[in-house]
Amino acid sequence: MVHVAYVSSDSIRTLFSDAMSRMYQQEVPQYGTLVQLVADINKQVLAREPGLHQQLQHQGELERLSLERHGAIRVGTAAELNMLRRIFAIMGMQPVSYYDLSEAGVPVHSTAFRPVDQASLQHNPFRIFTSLLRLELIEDAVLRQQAEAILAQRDIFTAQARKLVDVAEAQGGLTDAQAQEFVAEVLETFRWHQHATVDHASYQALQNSHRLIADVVCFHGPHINHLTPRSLDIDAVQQQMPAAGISPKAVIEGPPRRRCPILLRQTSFTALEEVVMFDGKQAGTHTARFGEIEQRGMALTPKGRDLYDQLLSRSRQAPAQPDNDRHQRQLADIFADFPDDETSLRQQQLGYFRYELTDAGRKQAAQGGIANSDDMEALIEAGLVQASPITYEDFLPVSAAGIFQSNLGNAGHEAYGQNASKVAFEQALGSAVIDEFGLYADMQADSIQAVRQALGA
Ligand code: OOG
Ligand code: NI
Repeated sequence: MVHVAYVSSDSIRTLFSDAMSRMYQQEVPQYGTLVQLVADINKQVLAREPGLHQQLQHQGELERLSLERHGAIRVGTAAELNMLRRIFAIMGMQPVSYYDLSEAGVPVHSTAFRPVDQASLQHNPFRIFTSLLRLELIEDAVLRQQAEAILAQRDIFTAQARKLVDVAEAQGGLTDAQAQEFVAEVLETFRWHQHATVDHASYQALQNSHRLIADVVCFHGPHINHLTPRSLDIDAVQQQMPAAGISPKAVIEGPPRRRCPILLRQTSFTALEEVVMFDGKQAGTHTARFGEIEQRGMALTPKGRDLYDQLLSRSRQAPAQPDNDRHQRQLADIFADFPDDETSLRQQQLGYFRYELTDAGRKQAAQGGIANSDDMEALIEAGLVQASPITYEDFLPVSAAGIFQSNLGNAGHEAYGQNASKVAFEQALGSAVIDEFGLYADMQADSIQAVRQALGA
C-alpha cells in the first residue's frame, strides 16, 4: 500500500496566516506600515529589556513573536458559520469561548477559532475572531426579511474550497499540493470586493439600521476586516502611530500598563473610507477595514477575571478622560487593587502559571526525588521549581465592543434588549464552544503533574 503523507494542520494554519497577511498588506497598505512600526518597537523593547528577551525565549515565544496576529470576520448565516468551523478545523483551529456583543449595541455574537494545545500555540497562535450577525435584532421586519433574502443568495465559499473540505474530512488530512490549493481557495472567501451586491438605496437602509448590518449583508463575502500583530509595548505604538501617518483610536482598551501584564491590551487605527460600486454603476463609500495591535499578558483564573471585571466596570463609571494618557492614569489608579507581582498573583490564585523544574530541581530528581513534592510554593521557595505566567490567548468582550465601535463611526447604537444566546450560536456553529478557563487550568495542572512525577520519591 502506498503511504500518503498529509501536511500537519499547524503547517496549513501558517500557510494560511502568511497568505492572509500578504493579501491584507496589499489591500490595506497602512497595515504594512503598522506591522513595520510594531516590529521596530519590538526590537527596541527586546534590546532594552534583556529579562523580557530571556523570558520570551524560555517560553518559546520569541520565534512566534513576528508570526503572532489575529484577524476578524463577520458572517451572516448559520450555514456560513458552520462551514467556517469545518474549514478552520483543517487548520487546527477550534472555537473557543462565546462573546455576546449585543449588550454593547453590536448585533452579533462571536467566538474565536484558535489552536488549543501548547505545541500548536507555540507553532503559530493565529486566531480569527468570528462574529455571526443576529438578524433577529433588526427591529424593522421588512428590512430583516430583505437582509435574509440577500444573504440566502450568496455563497461565500468557492466550489473548490467546499470540495477540498470534503476531501480533507474524508481522508483525514491534505497532501502538500492539496493544502496549497486549499489555502488559495479559502483565501478567496476573505478577499475585499469593491462591488456591493445591492443597490445604493438598500445599502443605505441597512446602514441606517446598523452600520455593521450593511457591512455583513451587502458584500459577496466576509472580507477580513483587520489583522493584528503582537506588540511588546503598545503604549509606544499608540504614541508613535500619528508620526507614521496612522490615526489611532482614542484610547487603548483593556487593563493598564503593569509590571506583570494581564490579559490583553488593544488599540486600532480607524477604518478606511473605500470606494464601492453599487449595482455595478453607482459609486459610494464604505468603511469597514482597519488595523489593530495587541499586547498579551497572563491568563487569569475565574477569580482573577472577576477582579478584572470589577475594576474595569469601576473605571467605566469614572468620568471619561479626554485622552489616552489621562485614561491610562485613571485606569492605573483603579487597578492598584490588582496585585502586580508574580508571587501574589500565584499565591492568591489570580493567574495561571506553568510550573517546571529548575536546574537544582532536575538534579534533585536525578538523585531520586524528594518525599513531599506536592506543595508547589514550598518547592519554589526551595529553589527546585519555577513558575512562569501562561499567556492569555483569548479576547475580552468589553474591549472587542470598543474595537467594533471605534470602527463604526460615531453612530453608536444602544444596547439590544435581547440576552446572550449561546445555545443558538452553538446550534449555528454545529458544535459547542470550548471553555477557555478549562484550557488554561489543564495547562497549569499538566505542568504540576509533570513536576510531581519528576520529583516524586
Ligand atoms: C471584531 C472586533 C473584535 C478584537 O480584537 O477584540 C476584535 C470586528 O470588528 O469584527 O477583533
Ligand atoms: Ni481584533
